[in-house]
Amino acid sequence: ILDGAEIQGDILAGFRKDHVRLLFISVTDVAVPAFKAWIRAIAPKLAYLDAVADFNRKFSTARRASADGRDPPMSVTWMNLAISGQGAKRLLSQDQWSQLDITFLNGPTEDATLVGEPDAGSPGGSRSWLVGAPNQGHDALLIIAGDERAEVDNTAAAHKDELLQLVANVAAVTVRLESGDIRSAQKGHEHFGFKDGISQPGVRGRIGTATGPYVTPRVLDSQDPWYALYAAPGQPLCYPGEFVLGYPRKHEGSDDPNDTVVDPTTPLTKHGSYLVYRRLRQDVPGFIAAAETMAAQLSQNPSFGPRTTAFAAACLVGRWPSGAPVMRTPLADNQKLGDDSYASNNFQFVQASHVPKYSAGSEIPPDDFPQARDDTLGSTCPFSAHIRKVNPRDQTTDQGPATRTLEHRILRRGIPYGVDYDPTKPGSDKEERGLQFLCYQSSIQRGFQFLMNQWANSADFPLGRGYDIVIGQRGEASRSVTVLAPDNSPVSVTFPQRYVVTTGAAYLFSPSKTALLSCFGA
Ligand code: N7H
Repeated sequence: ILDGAEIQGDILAGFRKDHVRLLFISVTDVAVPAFKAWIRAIAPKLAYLDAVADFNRKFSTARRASADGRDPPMSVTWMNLAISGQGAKRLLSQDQWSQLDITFLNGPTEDATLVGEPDAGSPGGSRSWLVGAPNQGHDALLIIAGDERAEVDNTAAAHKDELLQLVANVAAVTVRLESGDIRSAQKGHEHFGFKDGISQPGVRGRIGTATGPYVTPRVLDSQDPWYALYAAPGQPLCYPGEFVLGYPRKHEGSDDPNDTVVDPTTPLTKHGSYLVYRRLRQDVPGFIAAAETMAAQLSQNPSFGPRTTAFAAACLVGRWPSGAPVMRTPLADNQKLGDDSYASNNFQFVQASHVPKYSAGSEIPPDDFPQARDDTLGSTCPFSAHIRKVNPRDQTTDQGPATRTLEHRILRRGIPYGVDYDPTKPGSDKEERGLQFLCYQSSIQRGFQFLMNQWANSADFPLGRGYDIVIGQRGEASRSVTVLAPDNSPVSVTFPQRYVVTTGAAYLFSPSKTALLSCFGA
């Protein structure tokens, strides 16, 4: 049972809003008493799991009911608050802050080399970050998310003013605003053009005393062995403790998915979650040019024959722009498959995708799209493809059997920022655009840090097929991938630069309502 009144709403349910404003707050010691009072005042106004899950459930029911499939006119603006390691040390006693994770306390600049960033002083290194550069960290992050742009902007402006007026000393509080908005030209797609936010871990558990299942299991046939293990086709269930402290999680290192452990918590840590923020600048023309070069190189291989830029880009991501997975449509995009939120995530890498039986009243429509085939060798979806690197699904990994991958799932809450790339507009390539990347996990080491360091940045994982070209990084050096042609001959492609560059970072903790009121705000 998940405590819906304590857990902040963005963690498990997700705000799923079109407009997000991030207020990065820094306070000096003189402002601490006023800031604590502000935390006590805002804690009851934040959106907790109960409210957000309830809204999301009503929203999706209304969407299903709407004849034209368009979003129902429901609008709301939510807020959540997270505290950084620097903030925790400022607001809490040492006895208290030492209960928090060491990677979080040290912050992202300490972690930069481990996750593959260039040296602090080199181009793209942490000293050039716009958010969270060394000695310029923030104490807290107020997340404001809503459906109406103007309302979100007004809420952010009002809270910024309020914070700046907390104390008479104007230098005592500073606030940096970062924005994220869905791309108006391509709703739900990130700047490289790919649909995002399709695959999320399913979470076991019910909220409070609610009788209905929370995230799932949906109405799959209860006779089906899948029933107990999957939230939806292709969406295995994870234990809530992978994301929220104080709940069962899979015993680390155990191959048995039913072997669970609950880490000890305190009133400070219970119901809390670690939040990783990355401001990721995307070089869209650079990515397109790289895909063009890759396509030309693949086309020279007789077994491949002529291949398009779109094909090369899909090899790098593992999905086509519509969201359709390469595993289910290897040679061309399939818009209908991309539009089907269940079928587009119903695939594995080793076994053919599983089509569950549907009981009467199931909300999951039949899946008539071509099935994925066994791809143990990585000849359909390259091992280096972004989605295969960060979620190898049913494939055995360096960690062991597929159940071990469930220890490394994250809840992604990112949203694009900046204007669309327009090749016809002079100077468009110089404009700022990218992803405000946010993800929740109960351990940064097992979540974000592991995915970056152990899988995306490891050219060896799996079988030496190279880097995740989307997010992998190796300082300033170039990176390669090896893809297999239809006759399984290897083709190696080298990428001279990065197309996603970190321009800001923060490691945060999203506390429970009680911890905000009686620890951080006390
Ligand atoms: Fe990724 N992209 O456009 O290429 N991502 N990502 N990501 N990502 C995903 O399945 C992208 C980043 C994950 O379960 C999709 O929802 C871009 C970081 C995970 O099958 C696309 C950036 C990390 C998944 C992108 C970026 C991750 C995932 C497919 C940076 C964590 C789910 C849509 C600018 C370390 C995989 C979907 C699964 C999916 C892209 C960042 C992780 C299109 C452009 C930093 C776990």
